Amino acid sequence: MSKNTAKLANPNLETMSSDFLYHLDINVANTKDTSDIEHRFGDVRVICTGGTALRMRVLALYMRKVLGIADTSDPVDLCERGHRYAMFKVGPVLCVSHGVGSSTFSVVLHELLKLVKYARCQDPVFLRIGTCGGIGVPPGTVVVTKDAFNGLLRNEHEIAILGQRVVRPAQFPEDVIKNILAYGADPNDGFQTISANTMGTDCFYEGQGRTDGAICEYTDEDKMAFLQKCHDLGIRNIEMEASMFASVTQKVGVKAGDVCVTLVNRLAGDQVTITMDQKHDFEQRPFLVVGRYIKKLLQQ
Ligand code: R2B
Ligand code: URA
Repeated sequence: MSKNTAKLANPNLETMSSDFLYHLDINVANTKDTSDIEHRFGDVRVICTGGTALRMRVLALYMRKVLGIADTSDPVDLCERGHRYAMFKVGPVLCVSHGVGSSTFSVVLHELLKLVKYARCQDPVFLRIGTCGGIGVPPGTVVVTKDAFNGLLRNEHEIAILGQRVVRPAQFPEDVIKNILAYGADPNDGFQTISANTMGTDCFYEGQGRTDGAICEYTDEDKMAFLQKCHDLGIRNIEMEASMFASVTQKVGVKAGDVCVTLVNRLAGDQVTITMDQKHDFEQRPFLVVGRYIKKLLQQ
């Protein structure tokens, strides 16, 4: 089967002679000869992203084990000088932090998409490995996103561009979802991995219908009616990146998947009350699922 490099959706990139990926602190000095970038990143097949630098470092160490890479050195943060995001490279896998929410994630996502284009990476797959709130599923459930809804309960991503409201579709590719479930989930894991719709909001508190933020102008009944509406739409988890992530990757035709573990069942409460030990245990679960999926993907 023929392999593809990312095309992107910006004709200006063809006429720029250089491109500084500012937040990554990676300079593409000559866009007509990117052999240096290809040399550094051309083998990358999977770009894993997640909220924190620490979690991405732990994921990098875990991916060494999964891929059988015998390296005991401290993982090197390739973006350290950018002071914004952290990036670790483990063979053909990048592990990159994206911060909280679509606004911080979209900055690094644009630059990562340009990086894989300049590096001519073949069939790159972008994954988000995160945490979320659950709706009617036990805490610790791993959810692989199907359709991404925004905070208006629409299966789309809305963004202001040049003073206009621009709305784009927000679906993840079916084959990625299917393969994550087929190769990543194991019935003996001791937790459930499901595929379902996800709501990505721009606010952790009011945007997710919490009543424990600094502002709340609705009742508990309003909140429960909203969460029930989410449930009726097949939404089983709420986080803060899915609709942007789905829409940007869908727009440029790059494969992507969102794999998150629920920390709380929002039908039972708003506060995340699990212990830090439990949280660390839960955070390993998407690693397990994604690790198996990546191993299989790299064998193909
Ligand atoms: C899940 O957890 C973070 C907020 O606590 C956010 O990045 C998200 O989507
Ligand atoms: N992340 C979220 O965005 N919401 C939650 O409820 C938990 C984690």
